[in-house]
Amino acid sequence: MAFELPSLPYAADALEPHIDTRTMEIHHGKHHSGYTAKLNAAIADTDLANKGIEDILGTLDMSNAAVRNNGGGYYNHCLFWEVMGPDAGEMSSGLSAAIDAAFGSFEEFKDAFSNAAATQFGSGWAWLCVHADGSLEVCATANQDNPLMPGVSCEGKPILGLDVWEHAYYLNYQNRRPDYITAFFNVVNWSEVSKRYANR
Ligand code: MN3
Repeated sequence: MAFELPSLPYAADALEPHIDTRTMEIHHGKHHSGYTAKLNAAIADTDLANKGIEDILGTLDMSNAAVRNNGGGYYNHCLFWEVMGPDAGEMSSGLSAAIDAAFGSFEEFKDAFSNAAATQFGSGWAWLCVHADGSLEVCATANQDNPLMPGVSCEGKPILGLDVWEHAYYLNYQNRRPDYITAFFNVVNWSEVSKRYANR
């Protein structure tokens, strides 16, 4: 069963001015679409073809570059679109308490996450991950790796992710990755992140 490119859960211009329409259109319609097609080609006629994406990534042979790069790219962008939105929603008390416990305060969490995103050298992602016991961790991964994959530096299930590949921000922000990171916090959908925290 082939994976399908999901529709954006909002209009391409819904995150303006923080993330511009053209970037959203190319990022979703070209980049995410490309990862999806290449993932399908990589798993066709293999024993991965009937597995779910979390299962594929969680048991991945990391030397399988095609599935690592494109399966990661498929999953990471599916999460990315969903944890953003034109409405910030509301953070659950459970997630809020877990953030305070792990980082001290929301502002300190924001600093830790922003720092992980800013200091990821080259292409990659910053993540907020939840462990089975509900505790939280911030980390970053290179390229299209993510915390579901075996042996990746951080563990747990990602509930918030930020794409820091240049294709995610270059049209609007050029080399100003820190400005893009600051802008991202204006479009996080905390209801969705809270739901993912609860469904860990
Ligand atoms: Mn991307």
